[in-house]
Amino acid sequence: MNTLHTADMYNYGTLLALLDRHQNFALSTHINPDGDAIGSELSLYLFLTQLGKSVRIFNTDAVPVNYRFLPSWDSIEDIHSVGTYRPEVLVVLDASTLERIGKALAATLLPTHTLVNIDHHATAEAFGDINLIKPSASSTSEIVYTLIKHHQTPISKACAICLYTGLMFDTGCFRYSNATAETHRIAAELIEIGDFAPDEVYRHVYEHIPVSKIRLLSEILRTLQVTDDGKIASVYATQTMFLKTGTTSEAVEGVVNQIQAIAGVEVALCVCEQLDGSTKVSLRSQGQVDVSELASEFEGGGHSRAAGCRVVMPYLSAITALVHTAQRYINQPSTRCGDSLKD
Ligand SMILES: [Mn+2]
Repeated sequence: MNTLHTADMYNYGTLLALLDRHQNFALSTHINPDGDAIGSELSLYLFLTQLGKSVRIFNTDAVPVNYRFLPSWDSIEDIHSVGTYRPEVLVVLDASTLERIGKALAATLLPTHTLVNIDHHATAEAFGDINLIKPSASSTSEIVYTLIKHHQTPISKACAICLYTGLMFDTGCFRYSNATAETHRIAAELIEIGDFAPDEVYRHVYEHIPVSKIRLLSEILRTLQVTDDGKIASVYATQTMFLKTGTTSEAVEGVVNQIQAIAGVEVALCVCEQLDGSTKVSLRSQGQVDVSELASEFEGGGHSRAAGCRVVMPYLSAITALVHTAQRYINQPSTRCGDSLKD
């Protein structure tokens, strides 16, 4: 069983009482949804449906093709389906701010009663009426798992595979330091309940790469630069590359993790030119530098080992500015960061 702090128990209890009290729910998650975003909202959807609640999921962006094996993925609707629907309770999952679900959707989905925020980002804002924020959790899916456990409702097969997918994705397939003994125990339990083959889940999520994305990857890897001390590595992706390979900036997702895997690299950067000329930056740290702190200097945020920001400057200037700042962090390391989480 989980060891829970009193504050956690209070929050789980408060949230469960609220879920019991209401009938109509809407769920949502961040733009460009990933495995934890989709996994956590589908598992909560399945749990609430099991309780006889009326639940709808609205996302700004479509479900990525590689998650279209998950049970009930096709029940996820977009902003155009909201119409006059006003949920009593809106539950936002895995989004560190309300705007992360998309500004238009956030404005459209105002709940009539309560806004709930379930998240594990270290930089999460307590924007909900009820906030269940646990930076120590590997993923939002792990928080949903614990919530369901508190309700003492059996986890369904369908729910188990969604929760597992979230856990797997946010721990980088159980490679990152947020994959604790507890995370592994939960994963094992979910595999037993769901009666699925973990290798098949892996293949669905990671081995459906379009050839256009591999072509883009080869373009991006050609831009690799490593500082003289070997500690900072950067790559960039441009709009020209997207045109040439028939991809979009979505295809850049995950590239930064490969750069981080270079021997000796402390900080990895992947910089992506946006259509409006601004630049999106993804940062990874091996542990010496807290990249969420670094990103916050550029009005970004995230976790100590995985963070990001968006800057209003051309991509080459962005690389120069960020590498320069990263160098300063490496030269003056503060306290070594503990957690490491993905989005
Ligand atoms: Mn997450």
